[in-house]
Amino acid sequence: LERLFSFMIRLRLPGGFLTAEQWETLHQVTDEHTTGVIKITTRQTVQLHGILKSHIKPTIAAFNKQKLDSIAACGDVNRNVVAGAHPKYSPLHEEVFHFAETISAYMLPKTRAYYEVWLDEEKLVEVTEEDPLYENRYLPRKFKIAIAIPPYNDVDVFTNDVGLIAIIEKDKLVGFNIAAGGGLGATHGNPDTYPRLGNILGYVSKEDALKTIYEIATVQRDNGNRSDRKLSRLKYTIERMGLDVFKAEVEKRAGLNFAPARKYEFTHRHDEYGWHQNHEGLWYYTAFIENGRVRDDEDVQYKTAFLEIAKARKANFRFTCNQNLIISDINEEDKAYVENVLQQYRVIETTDKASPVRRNAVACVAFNTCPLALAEAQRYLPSLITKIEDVLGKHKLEQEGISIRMTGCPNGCARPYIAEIGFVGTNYGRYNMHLGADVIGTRLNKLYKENLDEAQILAELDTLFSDFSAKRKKKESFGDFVVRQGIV
Ligand code: SRM
Ligand code: SF4
Repeated sequence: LERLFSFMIRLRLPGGFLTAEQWETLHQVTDEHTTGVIKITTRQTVQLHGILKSHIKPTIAAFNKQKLDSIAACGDVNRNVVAGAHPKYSPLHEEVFHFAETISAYMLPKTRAYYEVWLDEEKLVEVTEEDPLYENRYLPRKFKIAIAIPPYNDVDVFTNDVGLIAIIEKDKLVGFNIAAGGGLGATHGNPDTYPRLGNILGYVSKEDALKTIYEIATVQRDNGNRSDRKLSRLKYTIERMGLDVFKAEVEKRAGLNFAPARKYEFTHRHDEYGWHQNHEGLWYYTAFIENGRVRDDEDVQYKTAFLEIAKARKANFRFTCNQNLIISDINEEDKAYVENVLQQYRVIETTDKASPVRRNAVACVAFNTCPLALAEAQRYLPSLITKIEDVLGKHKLEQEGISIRMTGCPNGCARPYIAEIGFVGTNYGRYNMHLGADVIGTRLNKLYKENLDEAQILAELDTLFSDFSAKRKKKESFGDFVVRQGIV
């Protein structure tokens, strides 16, 4: 008799895009083989939990039929490449999105093992697969790439190993400012580990971007720490080598010199809910989905609504790095139909009635599936937000969309270290409280108080919000306020 193993699968979905047909498959697979919840992740893709061992092959086969895979969604390889989600960001959104796909394909491991193990592809006995990037040893650790389309930084570009900032001049995508060395994971009690934002190395043309990213990965492959996994991300390699030495090595391998970074500006990074149109007149509806959990309950029937729209082939689907969903690429004549479905299943009502602070909140999975969790996150944050809404209301701050992010441990999966208020689990019911990131994702927050329980959190916020309400400058964000006041 074997144990009843169950697994989680994460899709590789560069740029977070699914067609209607793919959504239908995702829905069916979720119903047939998993817990039933489609979980949108902070890297613009989905995870499905609770897949029993005997259901893995059918799951992977069903996805494969729709040209979807789970390759390199985990492991010491390049992970899901994320890109600014909303097509209204720029007429060049499509080009940037395709570049995310190109990077993802280029940096895939060359091994056919996935197809051999899960899809019954004939085993290639005794064949050594050449892999110029991963060679015979992969990277020392996971490797993450994001592309931001200014002025939006919905991807939190600086938290990635490699962050690309699209430079658009005279309505053309000319190239990218490239940042390297971002990463958020830390370990409680280990001061050698810390969250870090990437440094901008400079600008490269779009023709040179792919080889530059590739060579950043090879420098990490050859210089990253392979004896201590806690210190093996690119951020530590850069600290150890020194930024100048690291940059010179990338330039040498890529056969180019970084030009000075070009001008860009970020203005915000939160999702823009509701209806928006892109430059071609197509319509987009961004739905608020608390912590990315797509399911049906008595309040809102997300799954039913999205399946109906997918079956009618009236839209595509795009995930955001804030764990929300954009019902996408809707023709003018289909908008009323989509709106009707979204209304019928209360998606619009749920989106409209969520307070600004709730709309901007993000939590990681944590209990009960994450083996690394020390405290709750997605199962707890919604109720804490309700209490925080009361405190905000008390100080007439209910319209403030202060960013609050929570994780069940210091690994940083909901990027809490770059939230205006970050909660990082330390023990069951206890959190470190971090304060003071900016609203555009360019400044980390700092540890404010340790190991707080809910009553202590609410008491701290009561005092902080009272001060903020009384002493803030006009339009000053909470994160900027606590820094200006020297609170952190
Ligand atoms: Fe993460 C590990 C969930 C985004 C940093 N993350 C895990 C695991 C796989 C736990 C494990 O290793 O056993 C979690 C699965 C929980 C579960 O039950 O499903 C997990 N991470 C998630 C997701 C689902 C959180 C969410 O609720 O959305 C995100 C999936 C992203 C994806 O689709 O690929 C997720 N993880 C992140 C991010 C945010 C990002 O990438 O923008 C980070 C911080 C950025 C970074 O990488 O520095 C992040 N996850 C980690 C780390 C710490 C890495 C480090 O450098 O120390 C771990 C632990 C590890 O790798 O050893 C981890
Ligand atoms: Fe698990 Fe920690 Fe990531 Fe949350 S932050 S999903 S608890 S590893």
